[in-house]
Amino acid sequence: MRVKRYVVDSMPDALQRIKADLGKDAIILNTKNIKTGGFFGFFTRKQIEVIAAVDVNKGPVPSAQPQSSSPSDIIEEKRPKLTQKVSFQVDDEVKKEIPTYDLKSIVAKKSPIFTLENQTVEAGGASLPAEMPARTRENIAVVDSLPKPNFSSLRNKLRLQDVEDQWIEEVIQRMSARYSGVLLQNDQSQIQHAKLVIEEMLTERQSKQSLIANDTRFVKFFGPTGVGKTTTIAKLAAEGVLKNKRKVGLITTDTYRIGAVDQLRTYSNILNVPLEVVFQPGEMSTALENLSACDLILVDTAGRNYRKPDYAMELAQYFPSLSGGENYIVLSLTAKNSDMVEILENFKCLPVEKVIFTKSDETQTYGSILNMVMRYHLSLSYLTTGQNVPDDIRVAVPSKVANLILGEG
Ligand SMILES: Nc1nc2c(ncn2[C@@H]2O[C@H](COP(=O)(O)OP(=O)(O)O)[C@@H](O)[C@H]2O)c(=O)[nH]1
Ligand SMILES: [Mg+2]
Repeated sequence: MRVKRYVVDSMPDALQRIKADLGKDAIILNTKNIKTGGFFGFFTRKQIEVIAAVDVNKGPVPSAQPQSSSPSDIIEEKRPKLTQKVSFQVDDEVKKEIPTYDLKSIVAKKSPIFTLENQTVEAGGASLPAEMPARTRENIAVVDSLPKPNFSSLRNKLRLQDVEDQWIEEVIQRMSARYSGVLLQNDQSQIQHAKLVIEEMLTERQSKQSLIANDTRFVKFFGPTGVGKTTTIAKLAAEGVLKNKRKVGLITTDTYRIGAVDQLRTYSNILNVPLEVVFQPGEMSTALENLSACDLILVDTAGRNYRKPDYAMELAQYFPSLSGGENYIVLSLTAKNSDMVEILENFKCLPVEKVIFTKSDETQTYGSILNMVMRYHLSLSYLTTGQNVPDDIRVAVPSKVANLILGEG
């Protein structure tokens, strides 16, 4: 067995490095929040220490776990068998750092194994091992005798957040494949590790440039009526003008709703940016010519008929080159998960790659973020948090969204 220590800024960084160094079969033995650097207690950096291990005797295993295998199958497969002969190769720096788990006494006392904040062993945890390999071997034997983790409380928590069963099982599969069973023995520790896995899932789907890129000129916003498209565009226009010093122009094709144009015109007047109103698809090129001096053009669209399958095609007529620039779908977190599915099914024919979730302040259920990002391969971009323009908008950071889904929002 080869054991290695990593100090990283985020879990996805760690997973990338572990995969590159130790391969796909590596498992994570311990994670801990630490502070590095600093000068007399100032300027310290929050980082994560990750201890990972791989059984060097084991042959290659396919990277993706088959859908049918249950979490317990995976745990079983990742654990060295008691009868198996294992050789150890522990990096020198890990010998200094790796925690010693007195697992026999933990099991005997049936005491909680990990504390939430620092994830250190509560019982045992004596001094550093004189003979690391022998000790580790003994620990692994005791780990084998621990009960298999029961994920029922985590499942319930995720279900209450409206996370679909498919993604709940994916979270549990990834946790079981990645973390040793000893880390998943109690509910709190499971939640901590589920957060890391959800962060990883959201990050995997995120494009390199999750927000409006500095060199993007043409940005279109789609989504049903009332989700907050126009308000969000106003927030982003303000950010473009005030923070990024860009020459912003606005276009609206939403001429169906009385007051919709006036709403955007009010924001264009406040921000002192030009607004073009496009009544018919053929007028788009003239609007773009009129805004030729602008280096960021934000386009508002009508939200009507979004449930009709041909609605997306109707919208597409306004944009001869839909693939130019960036396309955002705007969804409200107050909508039902099934409604979001219906909208995104109808949008499959358009190249929409990024998603903005609005009205996070009006709900405490956030599972649909994970569902939609995973199911429709969307890159998470912004989260809006209220009606105030321009303040109530945030970058949707995967770790923060994971915290929203599993508490501590
Ligand atoms: N609570 C809350 N309300 C919002 C948010 N974003 C927009 N709204 C409100 O939702 C309503 C509809 O917004 P609007 O931008 O007109 O939606 P559109 O039809 O998609 O363009 C307005 O009353 C907005 O103030 C948000 O993040 N939180
Ligand atoms: Mg609108």
